[in-house]
Amino acid sequence: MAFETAPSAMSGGGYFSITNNGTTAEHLLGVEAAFPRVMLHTTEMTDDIARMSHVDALEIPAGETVTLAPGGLHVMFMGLNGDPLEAGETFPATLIFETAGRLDVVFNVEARTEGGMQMDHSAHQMGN
Ligand SMILES: [Cu+2]
Repeated sequence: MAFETAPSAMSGGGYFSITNNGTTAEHLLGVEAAFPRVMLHTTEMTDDIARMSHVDALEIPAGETVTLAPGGLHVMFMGLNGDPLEAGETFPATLIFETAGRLDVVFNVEARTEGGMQMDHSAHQMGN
């Protein structure tokens, strides 16, 4: 799923869980979607400031589940300029795995809830 974004937001976060039922480690190499830029990010807290950094590949150990969630790992959909994600919308994306190949998925855009840990992606700046 992804959270709705404000009309002015330049990017939005996407979250999901991946379970590796295989006997060898799998790697998520990237995500494709109809946005100018899609990246895998992780979030690290340093002195109460959340910093996001790019992740080249996400390892899913054999038999384990990796969860992307607010405040941690996420997919960043960038370049939303003028076309915000609205609650209730869905959009297709493709997860690209090292071994399993391409997996088509659908993200559901959900309303942001009060409370809980939220990350303000609107201030997120990435260089090229
Ligand atoms: Cu991010």
